[in-house]
Amino acid sequence: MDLHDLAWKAKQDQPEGGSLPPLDGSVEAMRLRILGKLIYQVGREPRSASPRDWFVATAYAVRDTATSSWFAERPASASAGKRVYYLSLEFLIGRVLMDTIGNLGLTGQVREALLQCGVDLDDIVVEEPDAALGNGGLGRLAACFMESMSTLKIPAYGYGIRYEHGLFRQVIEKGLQRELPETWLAHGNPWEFARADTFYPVGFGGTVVGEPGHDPTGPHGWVPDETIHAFAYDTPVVGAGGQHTNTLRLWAARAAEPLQLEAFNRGDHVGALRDRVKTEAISRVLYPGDESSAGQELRLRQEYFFATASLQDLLARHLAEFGTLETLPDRTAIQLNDTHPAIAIIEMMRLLVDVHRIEFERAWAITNETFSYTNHTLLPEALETWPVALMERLLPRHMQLIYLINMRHMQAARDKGADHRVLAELSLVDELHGRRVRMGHLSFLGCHAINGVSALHSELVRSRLFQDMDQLYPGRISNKTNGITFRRWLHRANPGLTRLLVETLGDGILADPVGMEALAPYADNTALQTAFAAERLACKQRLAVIIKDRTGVVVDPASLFDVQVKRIHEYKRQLLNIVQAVAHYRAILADPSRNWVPRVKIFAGKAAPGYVRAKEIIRLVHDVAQLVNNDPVVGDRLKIVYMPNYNVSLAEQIVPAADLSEQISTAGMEASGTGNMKLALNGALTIGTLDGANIEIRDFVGAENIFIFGLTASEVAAQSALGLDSHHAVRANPVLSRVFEMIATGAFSPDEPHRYRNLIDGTQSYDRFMLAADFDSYVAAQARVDEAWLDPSRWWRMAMLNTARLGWFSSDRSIREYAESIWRVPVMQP
Ligand code: 26Q
Repeated sequence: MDLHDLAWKAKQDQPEGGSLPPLDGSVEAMRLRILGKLIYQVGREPRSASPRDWFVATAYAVRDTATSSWFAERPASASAGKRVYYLSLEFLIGRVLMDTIGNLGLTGQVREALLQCGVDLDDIVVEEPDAALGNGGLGRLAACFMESMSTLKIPAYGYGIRYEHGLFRQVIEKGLQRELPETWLAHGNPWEFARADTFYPVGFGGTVVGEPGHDPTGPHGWVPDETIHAFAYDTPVVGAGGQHTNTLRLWAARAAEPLQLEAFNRGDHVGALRDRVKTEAISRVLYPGDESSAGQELRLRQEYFFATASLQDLLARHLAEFGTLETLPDRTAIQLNDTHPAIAIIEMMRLLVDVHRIEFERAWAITNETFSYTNHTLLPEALETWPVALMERLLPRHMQLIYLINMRHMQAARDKGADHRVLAELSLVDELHGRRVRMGHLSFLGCHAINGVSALHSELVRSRLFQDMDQLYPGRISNKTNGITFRRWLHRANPGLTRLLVETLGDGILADPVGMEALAPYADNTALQTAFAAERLACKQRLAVIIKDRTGVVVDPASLFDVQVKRIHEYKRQLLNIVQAVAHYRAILADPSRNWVPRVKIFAGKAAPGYVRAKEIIRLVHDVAQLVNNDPVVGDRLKIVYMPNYNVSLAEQIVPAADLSEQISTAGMEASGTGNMKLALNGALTIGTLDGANIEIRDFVGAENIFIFGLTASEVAAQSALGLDSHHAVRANPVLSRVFEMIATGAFSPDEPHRYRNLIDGTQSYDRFMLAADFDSYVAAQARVDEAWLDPSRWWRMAMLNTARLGWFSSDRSIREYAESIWRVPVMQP
């Protein structure tokens, strides 16, 4: 039996309530099923089938099994308790095959069945395109949460958009990022079910009609001047153990009329099709900007499109089951993944008041008790606001409801003695920046629970972002520190290490990761250290091959692999990392014969297409790499690698091979981070600031097992208040000045000496990200890293203690916390 199938086997042997069909354990049955799919659904003979054909056939065969547990769960959950709806514009899923067969306990069986057909499972896994329906952390969190909700048997739906094109494919040409469209659906999607009979109308624009002499809070009609349809596509999400399967329901836009028949009959083929193309553009492409709000009309259309479809769907389900919407909050919890779906709050009011004729105040109470909101960012440029004029044009009834809700809210504030300044802070409409609706405020007001995603972040959400709102409506804010699914990020991504852990600690750790604490007493055990280091080396050897393939750079797997993989953003400070690399390069040149720790600095990540400085940073990394990697004096002491097109699948290769995890954001700016958890779980040591979940990681692993440096969040705030010009600080720092000067004068871009002038000048005159302030402390922390590496028994002890103490960061734990204190749904204990 395959390792992945082991932990959950015991559970499968005793299905709860006896309601589940037994999983068919026979390899022969699986082999016949795959062959059947290959021949009759893919339409290929085994002898002419390509690896992709085999992948598709296998996916269909596996989906059959997932579907049985899907149906099995329904009657039980239909009556019991509450359903959770997770609304997210992003689900960054990655590949699905190994996750699904792992959770179904079928990995061994599928592998063997394929082997008998002369096919290696590992060869077909890579044929699956990543489902990249997300930008980064927020979207990946949604994917981890979906898996955990299924694992914990919480009846849940994920709602999102079925983007035809997910996050762009990144290619790098001479250091420049170019974006190519991602076509994940080009060969179909074997996991989804198109629900041709499940669709809802979505209106835009038009006019609002009230009854004469009407009460403004009473029901109104809305006559949109444009109506399209949202069609449902369902993907089963199988929980670990295969006993419970939830649904990810993604909406696709289709023109309501098959064609504009009139135009078509007039002979205007092109015009008729043009409108259709415009309509269907809504679900065409994922917006690629993380941590920035472009405020474009198409984005607002996407947000409303998926919000109304999801609400119409869940209200219909509730009505069918319970006959009244009065009980909605007892049976339904709706979680908003950031403010992106926040228009759903207003849409719920419209549906309750205008369509279902529920009295305004009662509708507001139902809405508030049903909704909750997770904040993922404090950065001002990422906070969503929409121009009032745009809202009025696109969603006229919603804008009216926002005014009504705001009036009520302003009155409550005045009753509590709020003055003009506070009223302006509290208002749903920002009057200072050209009249815009603040979606964060709307979310706060419309939700009974608001949470941040790490202890520090939640505290800052309370004290900085929503200070006045918190005083007016106290007790709503809580913390739910993020987590990651260990099934994907340890068991599947690092089977070698997992096997070692299971051999040492027993298979109980697969279902109960806190049990990995039992590894701590072994941290000094030489044999285990050696085995742990050997697993790491094997992963590094595999990664070295990938690096060679994709970048041409040859790296020595015995070097320290120093990894910074995440979206490229100034606050994440890839610039600090490369600037330190240049300082390090200079130090090597100055004293080549010293006992330098050989390092490979690995970068990966995408820049938002319009983010000029992020793209300059990517180019700088390439330019520095070009010089350093070809400097014969340096040799293997320092190599710099930029891996193109970072995605979930590449992360699964890099994470287990990392020795050092760079988590170096300016304190107070990274809400949580989840890559930090993935890397530390796999035994990488963290070099990081006291930001986001790094703080909690330090608390768990112990301050002696992590390299912390830099200003704290409150020091950053204090320093920012004094001014952001760092010319003086740079001048006072000979190492940093020299590095800046080299970069700014073309040492790494001799063909274009001023290429980085702006980047470097800008950083000094407006050092919002505290690069100069944190530089020395970062360099010193890197020296402590080298020192630890030179003492292998110390290094591997630290690494093992990281793995041992990371169990709390499981997304199962996060989801249990949401379930208990926000959603109030029962969770079965593992
Ligand atoms: C908003 C408006 C218009 C277009 C795009 C956007 C947009 C899209 C994505 C804004 C923000 C995002 C993504 C944010 C994000 O990924 N935040 C990260 O969330 C993680 C999960 O909580 C945290 O761990 C990270 O710290 C946080 O940066």
